[in-house]
Amino acid sequence: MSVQSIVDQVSWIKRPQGQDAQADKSLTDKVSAIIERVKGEGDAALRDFSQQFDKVVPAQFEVTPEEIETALREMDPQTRRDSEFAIAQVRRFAEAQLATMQPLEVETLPGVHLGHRIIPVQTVGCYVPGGRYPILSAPVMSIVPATVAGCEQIIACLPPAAHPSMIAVCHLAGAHRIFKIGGAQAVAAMAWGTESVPAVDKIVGPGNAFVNEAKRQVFGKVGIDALAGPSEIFTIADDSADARIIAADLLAQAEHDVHTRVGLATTSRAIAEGTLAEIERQLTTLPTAATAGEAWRRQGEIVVCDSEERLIAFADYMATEHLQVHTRDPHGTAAKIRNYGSLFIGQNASVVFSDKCCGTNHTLPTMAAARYTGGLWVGAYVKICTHQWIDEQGIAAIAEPAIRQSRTEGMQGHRRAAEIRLRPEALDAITS
Ligand code: HSO
Ligand code: ZN
Repeated sequence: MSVQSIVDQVSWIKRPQGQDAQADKSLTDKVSAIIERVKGEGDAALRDFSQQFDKVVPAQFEVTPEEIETALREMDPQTRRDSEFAIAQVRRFAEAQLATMQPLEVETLPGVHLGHRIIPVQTVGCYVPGGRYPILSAPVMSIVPATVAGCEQIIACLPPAAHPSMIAVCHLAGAHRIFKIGGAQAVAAMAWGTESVPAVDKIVGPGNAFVNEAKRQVFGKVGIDALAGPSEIFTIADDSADARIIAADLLAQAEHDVHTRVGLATTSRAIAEGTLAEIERQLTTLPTAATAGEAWRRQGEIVVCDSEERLIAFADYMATEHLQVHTRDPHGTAAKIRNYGSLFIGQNASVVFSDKCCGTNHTLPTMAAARYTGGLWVGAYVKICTHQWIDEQGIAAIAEPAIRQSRTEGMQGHRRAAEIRLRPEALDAITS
């Protein structure tokens, strides 16, 4: 089904109010100026930017053992236990996922031995966002899989104004060093290193537009996980669904930010209209309605599709970060869908559980990146690196084609390198 026909074949009950204002074009320049200064001036630039953006310059950027002690001591005990629970669940799932990644040794031709090893990225920098809420599960999602992967050095950066409990969770999750540095300057520091901050091999974790743009610009110098946009949730539903539950889940994510994108696609007009009404009703009692309501008015959408097939085509076209499936046979429906960041099968599987503590990672592809990638996971912290070894028999099988190919391409050095394996006397000819 073509994209146009997918969009044409649904009827809109509520359409998004048009696109967000054009991205700030000067963002690219502002961020590259920050990166250049951090790269050239190190900590001195970090102090300037901290003053400029955070209105505070920490006495030292690295969180001291005493500060960690204090943060742990002052953390509400139940909050700590809940974070430890989330850490344990994320660890458990990451360990199970890592166990599916196996080293490989295979003989593909007689004497041709190929393989791969799974090697942890040595040094990882986890950016922990500040933002509207102190999201305690955020450091869990970027740090715990790094510990499971076996990364040697895991550092975390978070804005100086972050709640001390966020520092405590970075520590509990397994960060080896924690820095009070936020924004694009934190990304620059982790990419290039400063007097205080070690340069890392890969930077992971979501952040605001500055952080995102900085990650984009340092990619290449370091690896990055993905570029994260505002959160998204879509539910697909048939007439067996409950509009009250759909509305509650959409509003839950809508409270993140006015840019959050939330929507419903359904085969039932009654569920569509019910959800529309229910969202207005629930907004009247939701304490975060100012944000959630605005997100809903701006980006909220409800579409009616006349078959399950079209519902699925629409979901694949949206390729949304979170996709909830509220149909009579949710497993059957889920099995047919291709594009999603994470899939929430059946009415019990609310996005909020993944957001907080069920164990799947909540850092997921947005802006339709789910067409080509899944979310953050333990596999993002390891490299699958190949190797080969070739014995006499193997040479007999592969040298001739390699020699011919090299000759055809005019690559005489390559031809020689292959030939001296096949005919050791050729070595004398080229060395005499
Ligand atoms: N939905 C967010 C993650 C989150 N929400 C954490 C609440 N806590 C991005 O997937
Ligand atoms: Zn959320």
